Amino acid sequence: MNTVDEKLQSILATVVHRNAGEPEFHQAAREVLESLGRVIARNPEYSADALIERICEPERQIIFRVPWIDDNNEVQINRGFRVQFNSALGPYKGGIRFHPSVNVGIIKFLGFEQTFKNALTGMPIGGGKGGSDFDPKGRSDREIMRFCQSFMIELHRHIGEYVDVPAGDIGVGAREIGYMFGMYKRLNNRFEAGVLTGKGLVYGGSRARKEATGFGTVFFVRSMLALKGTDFDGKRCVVSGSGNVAIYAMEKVLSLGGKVIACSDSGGYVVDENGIDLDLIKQIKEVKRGRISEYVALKGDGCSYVKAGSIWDVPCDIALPCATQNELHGGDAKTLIENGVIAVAEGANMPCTPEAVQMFKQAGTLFAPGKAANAGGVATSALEMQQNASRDSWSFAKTESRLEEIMINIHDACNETAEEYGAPGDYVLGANIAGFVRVAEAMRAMGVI
Ligand code: NDP
Ligand code: 2IT
Repeated sequence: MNTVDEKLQSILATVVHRNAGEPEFHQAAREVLESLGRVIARNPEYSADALIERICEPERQIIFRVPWIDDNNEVQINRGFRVQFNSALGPYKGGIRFHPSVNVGIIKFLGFEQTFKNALTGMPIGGGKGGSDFDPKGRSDREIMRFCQSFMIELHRHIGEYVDVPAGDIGVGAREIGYMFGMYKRLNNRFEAGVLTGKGLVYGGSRARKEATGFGTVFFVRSMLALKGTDFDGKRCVVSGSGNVAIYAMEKVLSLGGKVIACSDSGGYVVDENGIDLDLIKQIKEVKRGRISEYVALKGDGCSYVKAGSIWDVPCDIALPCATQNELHGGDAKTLIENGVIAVAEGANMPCTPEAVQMFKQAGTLFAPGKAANAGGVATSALEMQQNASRDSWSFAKTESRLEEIMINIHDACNETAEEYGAPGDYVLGANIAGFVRVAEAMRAMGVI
């Protein structure tokens, strides 16, 4: 171990100590710090003035009570979070997650990842993340509305178009953003379109934002495949999840000639060798807000639902984990590799465990880390902010073509950075270094703050 790595080890030890009991944040920090040895050896100024220690410490962490009244007139209490991680490149920017697993460590890992992801987009946005341990499953529309309103009654004082701009994530889509925007508008008595992204089209949303994360992930994979002289045509794809990211990843795979064989939700997965019927998935998930298990009864012969087990047992050429963190383990990576997977891209944030990532690397599988592969969502959020600031509304084609261009740029930046630092093909290293350098340059320019 050289001295630079020793220094990073001690920074990591401090992160682990200071954020005890937050394994997801430790995991995300470790992965980035593992990549930084080479960049610090070449540019020692990046480790001066405790720059890396500062990058690992959120600028602000807000935790608050969210009381609300359910349909039975019972008072419920949830916990709300907003971690404002880094504002060197612009206002804090990142989604809000509603899921019972949410805690401060998960929000911190997401905010940390977001900082580098947002830097990779090249847009003027810092990194943040928020959420609540509220479980939207089984809740009525009115309960969702009351929860969102109570959440915003506290959050509103911490956000703003030049301060912090939240968006959606797991459990938060256009419906929830609408309820939160309405309450923000009422509390502040101003129509501040740029305070939230992922809004409905009629009141300042951007075309292609809904599709952006999934489309962007597939654009990234297309660039990786092109470098190897191949494409999506006829490829078998497996996509985990069946939420916002998964649905639009599937849509773009299909439009590029690929075949989607399986998708899932937290209850299990469906396999359809004739190709997943995406209209049916949209009907079940976007309209009915139902379960993936309903697919088989509605579709008929030729498909099956697997309640237990792993979707990664389904043989495929391309695997797109689009559900949640640490959903693809070492054992799954082994199976995928044995089944001949060519490329894996993280539509979700940190869905592959470190062991799985290592195995893909060793096997020579093309591997796209989340902070690069799923950056199309936040990039299009930044395009939404741009449209709001200029009081404009772009066509779908224009917005999608900007997204496409941004994803190609991110791919090329990761690839070229990996080469420059002596690790060709290592998109993890490339993404971490390219994102870090942008944030570090801005922080250096601003002095010790
Ligand atoms: P959605 O809420 O729309 O969908 C989430 C999907 O993942 C659902 O199918 C859900 O199943 C499944 N899922 C969630 N948690 C778990 C769990 N603990 N175990 C198994 N399955 C689970 O969220 P998104 O599609 O927006 O987000 C998916 C991932 O993509 C997340 O990691 C998010 O951070 C990331 N991401 C999202 C972006 C966006 O623009 N929305 C941008 C970049 C990244 P079920 O319904 O059964 O819970
Ligand atoms: O993880 C993510 O990048 C998001 N959930 C989207 C964030 C955003 O601000 O659009």
